[in-house]
Amino acid sequence: MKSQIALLLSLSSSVASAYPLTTGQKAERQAQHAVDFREESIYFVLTARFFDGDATNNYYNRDRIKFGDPHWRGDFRGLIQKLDYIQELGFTALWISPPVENRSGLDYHGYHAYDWNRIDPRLESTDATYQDLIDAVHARGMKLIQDVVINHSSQYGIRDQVWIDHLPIKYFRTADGKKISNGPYQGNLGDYRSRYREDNDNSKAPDWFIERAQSDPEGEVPLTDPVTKTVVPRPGYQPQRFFGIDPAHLDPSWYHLDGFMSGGDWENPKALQRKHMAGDTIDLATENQNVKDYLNQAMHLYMDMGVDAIRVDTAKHIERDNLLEFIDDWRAYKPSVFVFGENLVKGTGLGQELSNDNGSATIRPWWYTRRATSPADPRSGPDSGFSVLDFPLFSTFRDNILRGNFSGIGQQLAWDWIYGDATKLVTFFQNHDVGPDNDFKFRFGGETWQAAMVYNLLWTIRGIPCLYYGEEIEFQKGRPQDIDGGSMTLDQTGRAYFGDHLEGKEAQQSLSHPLARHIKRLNLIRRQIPALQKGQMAQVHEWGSGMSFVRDDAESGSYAVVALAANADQEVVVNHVRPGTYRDAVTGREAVVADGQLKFAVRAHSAAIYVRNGGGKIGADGVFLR
Ligand SMILES: [Ca+2]
Ligand SMILES: [Ca+2]
Repeated sequence: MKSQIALLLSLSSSVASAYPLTTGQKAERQAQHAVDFREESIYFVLTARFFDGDATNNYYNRDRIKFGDPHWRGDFRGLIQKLDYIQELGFTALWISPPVENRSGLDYHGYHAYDWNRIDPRLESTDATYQDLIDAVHARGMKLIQDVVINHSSQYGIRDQVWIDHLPIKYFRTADGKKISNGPYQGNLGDYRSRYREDNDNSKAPDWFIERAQSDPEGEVPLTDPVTKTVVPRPGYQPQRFFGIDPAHLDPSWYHLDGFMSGGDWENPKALQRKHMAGDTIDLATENQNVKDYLNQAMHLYMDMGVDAIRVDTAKHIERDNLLEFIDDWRAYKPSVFVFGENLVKGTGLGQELSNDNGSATIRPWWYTRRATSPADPRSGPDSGFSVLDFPLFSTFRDNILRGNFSGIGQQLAWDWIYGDATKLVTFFQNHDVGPDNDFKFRFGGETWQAAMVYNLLWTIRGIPCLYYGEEIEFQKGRPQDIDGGSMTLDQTGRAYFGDHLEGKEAQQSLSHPLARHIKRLNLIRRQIPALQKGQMAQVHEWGSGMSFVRDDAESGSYAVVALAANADQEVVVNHVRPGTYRDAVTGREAVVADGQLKFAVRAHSAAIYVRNGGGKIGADGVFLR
């Protein structure tokens, strides 16, 4: 029986066999897309929630079912169809949620990988494979960012690499004899085309398990648990043996054996980096060579296919030097690749060695951007070549933007020196996990002008701006980013299906939203002014109701003086600027500086971007930029 299944497996397509590339093609692809990623601006989508181009690959996960709204709904065909929309907003890079094959009771988002070498069939169509998406993105001169998890696998192990022991029975009985099942999709994980497939498609599963999935697909016939020798199902027998994992019996060549995280572990580096975050995120032994080899060869494949940048999930859950071994491998394989990661922090992000922080700097974002040897001294090591999402700046927004001012942003920017290179940080207002409210939990629910203010900031200060899908129309405003509490389904969250806003008249309406127009103009402006992309920040002054700074890009000679206003008009004076003729990219006004002083006015919720020797006004006035 096992040999038949092995044969079937070898016949099914893998990424490697589906997309063979010659060495010449690889070199061409690498050279073609070697760019400075700071020139880009990023649009981030959860592919399964964006746009449905192929109803035949739609799929309901086992948990949180809302009839009529399959969890896996959007796909690559839909995304390709809507690249027009993303490009119309002025974005040049697309960040997609992890595309590799997943397996869990709620895996539509891609963060529970089961096979890093295959693209999830629920995203692809025959005419819209992952390669087709990458090629379509490149055909427009855009870049593709692949999200990857290397910290953990799904609770079903990794296909053909490692098996996680559990029983194939589809139900269990409580102590009083009540039958409990995990619902209609129990035993049909990951492959919507076949019933009862579960993980018997893993050649590493024991023979008895694979055989049983064939002989007893309903999982009704009693069997003897090979570990305890107990005949099950039996009332009161531990449900973990059916539906969970046994953390003490994992394969140590693939997994850490330190158990599950609990309350006090979240600021403890060792626990954070070795324990399983949840029942469906099993912590990989990332220091083992076999784990490195497996994950690295998969990333080589995707880089060969043309992936331009990589976003690393749950970065702080891997010890820095261990993580950098992966990053170094990828950057050696494809020198042009830009790599950044998620070190989620809700605070200054400095670490207790540098300031009043409740966790060590060794789990904070800046630590990963350097090869520093002392957590108390950022300058004890150079830039690591790995960048991070700017969670520390994001964390300030609840205390300033939500109160209608810029207070504290200047203070945060004064710490930029701790990063390897602050101009490569990826900045954002919200994402699939967090929002700028007091609990860091909801899609932004405040005033539209407040959002405009944040975008003025993110598109003019250092860093690469990133927008989460739907922000441009205040999609699901004020809703929790993720399911929260007992019965919530995706349609009630920030991860709702976006497709209804992308068709016909609705699409036009989306593009006409004042924020969509605002972002489009900011993208247009940033694209034309190298100082906004790569310039060092200088002379940062922040006074609550406004702020000003200089962006100076020595390499291109691009130089800009920027001021931002909160909810009142501001009169701004900036001293010690270079002499010359300046033109504001927002109003087109001209100013000549002879004595080092530039004086100008900025209207409420707007920005002034005085570019030395600049070409004048860029784009048309809107509600906010004027
Ligand atoms: Ca679909
Ligand atoms: Ca880990």
